[in-house]
Amino acid sequence: MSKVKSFVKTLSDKPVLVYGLGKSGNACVNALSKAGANIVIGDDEFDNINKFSGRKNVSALDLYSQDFGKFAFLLLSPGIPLTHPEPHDVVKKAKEAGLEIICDIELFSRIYPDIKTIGITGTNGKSTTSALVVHILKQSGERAVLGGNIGTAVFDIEVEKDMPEWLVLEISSFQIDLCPVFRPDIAVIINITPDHLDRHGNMEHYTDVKERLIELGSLNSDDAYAIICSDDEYTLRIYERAKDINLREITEVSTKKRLDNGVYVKDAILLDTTDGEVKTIVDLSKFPSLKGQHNYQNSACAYAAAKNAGIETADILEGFESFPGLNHRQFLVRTINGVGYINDSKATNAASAAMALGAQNNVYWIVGGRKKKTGLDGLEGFFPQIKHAFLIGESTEDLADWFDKYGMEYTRCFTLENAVVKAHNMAQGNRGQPGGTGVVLLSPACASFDQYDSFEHRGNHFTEIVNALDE
Ligand code: UMA
Ligand code: ADP
Repeated sequence: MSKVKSFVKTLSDKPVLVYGLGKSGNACVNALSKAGANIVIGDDEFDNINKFSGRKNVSALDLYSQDFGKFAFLLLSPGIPLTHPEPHDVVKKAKEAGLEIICDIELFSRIYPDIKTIGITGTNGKSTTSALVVHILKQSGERAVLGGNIGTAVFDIEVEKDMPEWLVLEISSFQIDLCPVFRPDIAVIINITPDHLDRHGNMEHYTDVKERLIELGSLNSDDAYAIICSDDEYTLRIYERAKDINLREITEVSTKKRLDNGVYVKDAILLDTTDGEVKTIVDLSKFPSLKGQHNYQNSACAYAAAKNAGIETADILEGFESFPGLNHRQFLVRTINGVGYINDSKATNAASAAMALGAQNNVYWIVGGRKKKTGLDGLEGFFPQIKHAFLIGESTEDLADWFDKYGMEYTRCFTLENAVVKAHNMAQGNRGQPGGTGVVLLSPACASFDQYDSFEHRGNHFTEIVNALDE
């Protein structure tokens, strides 16, 4: 019998309430209904509910007239507000009825407790680090799968036929908030900078939620590891607290300071002092898909996670070498007459855009979309590298005001087509200026949802436009 079926039997016919029918909700409904669970679905959009009409074991009810006490638990999508700006009505009703509220990752861990997990969180670098860790594990011959916030809902991963040994989970703060019991065997916190404040209220709450990942949960400390990169004030605070409590075996990571007992990067060299001596591991600058200071942070965290998973250093280094990189993250789409066209659509906040701006010179910067609460503040430090800004999306006027404040040159473009063509003409026309040939960089520092379905949709559109440009 499948593990999901065995789990469904323990529900004794109590219905499960699944609210939110996007990727994660759909995958849960599919897995649970196939295993015979009785499911009640809900979503703020009627169209999403209608997709399930006629599906066996699945019903849509007028939720607000229901007694929530009859449900086994509420499976909530991570995008639905749990606490801020205020709890969704369905959350309020569930709380009043004392109903447990969980996400797909918590449920998955209850159904498959034998799969070891590496949970990776952080404000930026989660996807790169998660993809790198799973790549290293697979290259080393381990049976490993990747899922979570990276875009593959955990119940969409095929595990029943060939049970993996490892699940590498990219995990967001929204998902951690919906995991009351699940804690990964190896927990990684890469960095914390202001983001998602609309959903967490303030930095304190955001940091508290991220910190929960390194709690012990049901594990005993011999099996539980935490990797904390203490480069910013929030992760440093988590590290200091974790060290005092001493629950998990902790590896401190840094790209900013030398560590007597940890993993750190100095001038691109990765060093490991966790075994009582200084071991020089490798020069990180030689790996083609892991260039830049931000990737040194990701690589150092990935090294520590893979080491705790029992992978030999030589295998980790082979993984670094063969890692292909991830599309939409400072991905070089094309070079025309020496000018690079870079897709960094995944940079949806100022901190991640800073990474791309800091890595380039003579930048023709395409920026904008749905503005984040944190705005572009802090990015003014990169103006010496920026030749011109091309503004897109609904944030255009706000961004124009911001650029005016600093006297920086910009053009209102509104659409990506317009911006790419204008940036291309200017970049090609200016070739030969001091400081290098230059790059046309899409690094929007804003969400995509004003004009696109997702950052991938926006990045793919950029790629299409760039590929159609004349030499
Ligand atoms: N919905 C409501 N009411 C609301 C909000 C949403 O009914 O108030 C419904 C929508 O109509 C829709 C569904 O909920 O039908 C969407 O749920 P969702 O937003 O949680 O999205 P999923 O498609 O289930 O995707 C989620 C993650 N999304 C979020 O956390 C917002 C995906 O991360 C993840 O890849 C996927 O599960 C699989 O695990 C995306 C993301 O943007 C990439 N993450 C944020 C980020 O990285 O910054 C945290
Ligand atoms: P996440 O999954 O956390 O959003 P990604 O690995 O997808 O992170 O990278 C998102 C963006 O952040 C990319 O544009 C990349 O240039 C930048 N970035 C990647 N790693 C880091 C890091 N460690 N610190 C800051 N920015 C980073």
